[in-house]
Amino acid sequence: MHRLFEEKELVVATHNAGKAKEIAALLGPFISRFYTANDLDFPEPEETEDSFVGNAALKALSAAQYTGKAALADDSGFCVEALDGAPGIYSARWAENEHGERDFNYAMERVRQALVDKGVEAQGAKASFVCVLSLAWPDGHVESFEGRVHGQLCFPPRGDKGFGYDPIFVPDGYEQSFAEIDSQEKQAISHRGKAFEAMIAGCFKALVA
Ligand code: ITT
Repeated sequence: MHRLFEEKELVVATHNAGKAKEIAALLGPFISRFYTANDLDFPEPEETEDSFVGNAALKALSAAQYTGKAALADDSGFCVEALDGAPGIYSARWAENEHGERDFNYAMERVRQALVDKGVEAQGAKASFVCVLSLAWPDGHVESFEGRVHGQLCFPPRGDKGFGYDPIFVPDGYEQSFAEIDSQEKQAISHRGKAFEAMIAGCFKALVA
């Protein structure tokens, strides 16, 4: 039995603008007042756990404790089957170039090169996106929900919508990459969209009914 979300306000505990935009669109119907890292200057904790759920809970709890408000965090990543699930929880870190800046063209090329190094054909290799959403209350209670979408890699990267690894991921049943699909359609099938569906069913049911 999940704890129902009955708070008036929610902090969206992400410093990633692409995620914040998608989360705001998904939360719109359920939350009248939400805050982001731009509104409340909460620190970004170091992601020290070795799982998506561990890091999502850590980020949500840290924001809830810091702000005194309920907080929602997302830990997500891109998993390539032939790379044993890498970059996985290190998806953001794989994008750090030699200047310490995030560069996803560099990250996508790293994925391709890692496959070449293993002697695996990059085009069409199986991959998935995973998202764990954790909802934390200031009293330390946490609820977590996972979503995953399967697909395959495409090179060169295609499309300019979305963010992160979207240009090299073609979801199963589609010909376009995630960066070529409209944001609403991406939400309907994505890892984040699925995790949201589970969270709404588990914690926001009372609001939906
Ligand atoms: P926060 O921790 O502040 O939320 P972050 O970018 O550091 O932001 P993560 O540690 O969860 O977030 O890293 C996940 C990375 O996986 C993220 O930076 C993206 O590059 C990638 N990713 C997650 N969801 C994605 C999506 O829908 N499309 C493309 N890439 C995605």
